[in-house]
Amino acid sequence: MIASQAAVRNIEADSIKADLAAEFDAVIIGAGVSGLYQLYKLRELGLKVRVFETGTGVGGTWYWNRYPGARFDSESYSYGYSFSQELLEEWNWAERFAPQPETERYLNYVADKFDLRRDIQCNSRVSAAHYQEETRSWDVTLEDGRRYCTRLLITAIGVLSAPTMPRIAGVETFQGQSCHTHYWPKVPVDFAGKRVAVIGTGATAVQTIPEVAKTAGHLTVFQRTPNWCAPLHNGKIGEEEMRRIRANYPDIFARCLETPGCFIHNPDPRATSEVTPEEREAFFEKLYAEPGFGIWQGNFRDILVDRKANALISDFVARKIRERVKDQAVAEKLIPKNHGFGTRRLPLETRYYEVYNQPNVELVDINETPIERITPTGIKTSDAEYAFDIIIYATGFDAITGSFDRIDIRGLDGRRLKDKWSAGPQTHLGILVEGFPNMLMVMGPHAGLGNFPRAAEYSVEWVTGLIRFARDRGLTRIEATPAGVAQWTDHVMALGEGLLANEIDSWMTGVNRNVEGKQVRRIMRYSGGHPVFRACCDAVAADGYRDLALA
Ligand code: NA7
Repeated sequence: MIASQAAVRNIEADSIKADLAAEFDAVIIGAGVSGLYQLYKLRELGLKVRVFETGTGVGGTWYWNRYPGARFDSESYSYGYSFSQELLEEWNWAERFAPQPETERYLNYVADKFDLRRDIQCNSRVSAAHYQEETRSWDVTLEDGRRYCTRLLITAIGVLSAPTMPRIAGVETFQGQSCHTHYWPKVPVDFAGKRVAVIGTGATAVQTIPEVAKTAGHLTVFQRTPNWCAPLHNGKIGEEEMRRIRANYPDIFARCLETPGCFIHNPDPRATSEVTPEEREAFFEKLYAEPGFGIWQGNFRDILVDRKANALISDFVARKIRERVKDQAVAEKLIPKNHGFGTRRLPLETRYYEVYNQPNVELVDINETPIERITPTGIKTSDAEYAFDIIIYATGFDAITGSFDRIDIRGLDGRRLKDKWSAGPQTHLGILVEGFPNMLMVMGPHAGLGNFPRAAEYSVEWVTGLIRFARDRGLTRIEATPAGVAQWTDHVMALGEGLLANEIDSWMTGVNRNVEGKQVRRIMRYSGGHPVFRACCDAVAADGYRDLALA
């Protein structure tokens, strides 16, 4: 009896092994901006690749975040892929800052144009990935139990893709419609005449609030921390302008590669103290009147590192808020007091401040009157009970490492990535992790961030270069070394010193009060600027991938 049971188990084990035998050269998790391009590049190498995507379609961030008002804060023409001249010739951007439907269309167009879909498996959430040293491969499990085996595991899971609901009692008891902005339904939500609540005032809320306020019967915004915002100044792109953009693509992309954040905006070489107060004011006015992130990324070089300089731009924007909001008590609530301008990710807005002049919009400062609970009919604060038809949770993400934490990733000896990173991420170049051989992260923690596709294209190309190098030499095991990780982590930590943004709670410093263990600020991002990041990665590659353990 015992013997036959053992035999059955062996047969099962053998058949699992057979199923798992080197099914794929590479599994890519995520069919967003970086996953799509990674698939394209690995196909060029002739690899057998499978992309697993949770959504029913491609696009990642631009598939999920379909809330009203969702759009780029990067100039559209700086956001598209640069790798295909044909694609650049064919695609016309309709708006300076494309709305979500346009971007989702674009990414679907890319998937079709390059015939990517045949290797993309949608409706497939990866729940676990375990490294097997005997076969130098990864055993990947989907939420529905299906399992696959792959030599390489490539994470293309984004930076802001693990949404978080607020930890407020009674969320599940609400009887009306409610939704986190990330999981917005595909069918339009009708706000006409409805009583709507928005919780949160980050970049997402700042985009959605003016849209919802257009038709809502009454909109109540629950604000915990106001953010400094600046005007987006969106506009249509006509045929003539698109022709000019197309002719300028080489310059546009070259410029993006020169700037720290891969945006078209470069910091002004002057310090605030090097100009007269009149010149400074005129420069701030000019930036405030211009589209996009110029006021954040193209401002005087010291505003994000020098307290006095930062106070000057903060005062300027505070004055703008006071001018734009009629009720000065409301204006004061909207002006951040605990952090300076640009030290959190800058939300760009379209008539955000004017919304608070509308009779159907109300701002509730939940520091004064905390939310006690969500009730079946609405929201109860310490001061009042509000009735709502719809509650919108614009409460953000477990950023940067959150999407890794949600997959049971285990490396050598079953060690969990989540445990390894419990005190903060440790990587080599933001791409490799010691103890997790053959796992490569596209846009991982401690890698150069910024205008996403610009940074992602580089990451994908570097990862592809490493895979080509290993393949050409018959190497089947790629791992970071302790020395490489220590060196990179020290470098990233040192760069983070002196940056005002690293002294503030935000998703950029890994703080999310809705997630256990994420209350402590950490250096989560590479802040040496993308040109320096690329130089570091290029040097490693040029030196035969020094400091990596290849076998
Ligand atoms: P953010 O910028 O992290 O904003 C989340 C907002 O939700 C922020 O205002 C939070 O207040 C608020 N929040 C979170 N939890 C609560 C609770 N429990 N109660 C009240 N308010 C809460 O996320 P977004 O989605 O807006 O933007 C993320 C990025 O996506 C953005 O930067 C772009 O890069 C695209 P807090 O500030 O924590 O006090």
